[in-house]
Amino acid sequence: MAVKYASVVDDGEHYMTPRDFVQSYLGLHTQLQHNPKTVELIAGVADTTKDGLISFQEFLAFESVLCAPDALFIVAFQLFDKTGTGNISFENVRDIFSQTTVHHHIPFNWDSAAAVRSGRNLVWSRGQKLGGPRVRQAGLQCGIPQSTLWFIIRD
Ligand SMILES: [Ca+2]
Repeated sequence: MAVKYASVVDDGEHYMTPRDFVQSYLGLHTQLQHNPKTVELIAGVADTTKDGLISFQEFLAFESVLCAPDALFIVAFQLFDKTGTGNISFENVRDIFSQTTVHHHIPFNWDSAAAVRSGRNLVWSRGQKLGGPRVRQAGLQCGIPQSTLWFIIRD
């Protein structure tokens, strides 16, 4: 039960912090040298209100997402939708990819980029925003590799 992992209680409601959710519940990034930003990034997938805490309702919604046939795309979308607006902006993509180890080894000049290639085929233009259903449709059509998601999560 999620309550077992929830370290915050406010007004009788139990909440999981990013560490509760990612490290205690999922068992990811538990090493001493873990990157706190990565933990927060992953927790943001379940924290749809983006208030830094995962409520029981958000936890249940996350679990039901995992049962959906297109769970991968929903999780990927929620990972990029850092502000919970239901859209992914150029800035969201830049912020996520800028946190990856690969980006630190091979810096990418975002200011000079007219377009950003995400995955193999999805091209993102500055100012363009994609909603959830369109991202899923584009992902299915273009076959965005699962490794793209793992590339981000494992960083
Ligand atoms: Ca929340």
